[in-house]
Parts: sequence; C-alpha cells; structure tokens
Amino acid sequence: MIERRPSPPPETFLSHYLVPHRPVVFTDAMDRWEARTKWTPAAFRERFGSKLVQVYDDLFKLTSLSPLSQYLDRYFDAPPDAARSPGPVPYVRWYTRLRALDRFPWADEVFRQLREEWSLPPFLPEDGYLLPFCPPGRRISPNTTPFPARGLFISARGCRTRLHKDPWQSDAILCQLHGRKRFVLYEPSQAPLLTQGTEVVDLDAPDLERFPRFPEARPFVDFELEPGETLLIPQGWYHQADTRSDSISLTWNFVHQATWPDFARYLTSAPPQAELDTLTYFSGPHES
Ligand SMILES: O=C(O)CCC(=O)C(=O)O
Ligand SMILES: [Fe+2]
Repeated sequence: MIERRPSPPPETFLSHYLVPHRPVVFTDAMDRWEARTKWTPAAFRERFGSKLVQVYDDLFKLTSLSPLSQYLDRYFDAPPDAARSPGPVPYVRWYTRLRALDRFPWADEVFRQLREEWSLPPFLPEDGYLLPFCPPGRRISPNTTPFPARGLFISARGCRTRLHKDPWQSDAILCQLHGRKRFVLYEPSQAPLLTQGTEVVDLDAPDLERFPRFPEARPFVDFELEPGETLLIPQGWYHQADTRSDSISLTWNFVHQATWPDFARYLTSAPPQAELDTLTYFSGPHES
C-alpha cells in the first residue's frame, strides 16, 4: 500500500521520504490552492483553448502540436465504449521550456498566467536546490521559477505513460488536480528485471524474449491517485501511469542537496548528452 498522509514539515519530508527514496502521497498539499477548484477541463478550454500544446505518444515522443480545444473536443468526455483509432491515446504534456529552443509552444506564458493560483507545497523546502540550481540563500518555488519537466499534463481516459524512470536522477512531484490515475511503481533494485540497456519493458505487452526475467518483477505499489492528492515519485523508481478518468495534473522534477551523494554518483556515471544539456540549461538563472 502507498503511504498516504497530511503534509509534514520540510525537514521531515527530506529525512523520511526524499533521502531514503520512499514514495508517498500527501493528501492536503493543494488544499489552499485556487487551482484545486479552478483548473477544470472546461475552464482550461475557456482560458487556453486556442493555444497550441505539445501532444505525445505513450512515452516521451512528441507526435504533434495542436490547439488545446481540438485535443479536448476529440478525446475528453468520450463515451466508455468509444471506438478509438488503434495505437496509444494522444497525451498533452505541456512543458515549460526545457532547453534553448525558441519558436516552440512551451507553456511558459500559461504558467505566468497561473502563478497566483498555486504555490510551493508545504512539505517542500524553499532552498537548497541543485536542479534547478539555486544559489545559497535564494528561495525558489515552482510556481515562479522554471523547474525541469515542469508541465501541465492533460490526458483523456485511456491515456498512459509507459513504464520508465525519470532523467537527471531527479525526484518528481505530481499534483493530481482533476481526474484519477493509476500508478504502478517499482523499486530501483528491480531494474535488471525490467530493462535491457536503455529499453524498459512494456507492462501491458511484455516481450518475454527481450525481457526474460520480467515475470520475477514485483511492483512496490499499484494504486489510484485521486484528485487533490500529491505524489512523490522518488529518483530511480520505475513507474507507469494509466489515466482512469479525464485528467489534469501539474508536475515538475528537481534535485535537492539532501540527495547530493546520489546526484554526484549520477554525474560521474557518464549521463546521456541530452540530460547533460538540460542540466546546463537549468544551472543558470531563469525567471518565468
Ligand atoms: O502522469 C503521468 O502520466 C506520468 C508522468 C510521468 O511519470 C512523467 O512524465 O515522467
Ligand atoms: Fe516519470
């Protein structure tokens, strides 16, 4: 069972969850946010329907750019037995800028418009971040400062994010604002059963010739994240998410100095160039 509890103070969050890499759900972290009531599909359609968004497959492959209203019209509120075209249901991952790429529909302007409607969850520290880099004494918060992989995830029932682990040896926060998602989490020690080089097994269609040890793998938890709940996905953990009802999530990743030994090991393990490029991008000052 996933641990569910009210938000602890940041010191407890660091010592009990972040440093030991223990997944947890906080039940009250968004209670004071206007976003909790305001960020509905209908309101987003009204406010941002004409904006172009980034549409992905069931992993992290960008497949198209589309106006948000077009995505919502086509995929939200589908009847339960709706015949859908084969292949994964497209998934809107509306990220803020991840690298030096202009002329792309990043969500930065939308995040500027939304910044008063949410704030730093009470369990998170205000300082001490390595990613994004936060100079000593400076306080930062994801509603005002760009964080890597910060985005609005807008996904219709049936969408899925296939099993993967996140880049940068980073921790992820996922705030479930609307709708429900099923999460399946595997501990990092299960990696030999789930991976072949950089490839990760597809839980829903495992290729046992490529992943012969997959039948030995055991998830740590398999649960549904409910609206109003906030999940910590610890660094190195493999996770899959199935959207169970039309959904809006807010998410971002970070590395805190409390996990510096893990980050140091990662940095010296020859990370992929694309990950290093993002680290370079987020090592400088960026305001949103
Ligand atoms: O909410 C989801 O679909 C999963 C998100 C996720 O794990 C990611 O984007 O890295
Ligand atoms: Fe992830």
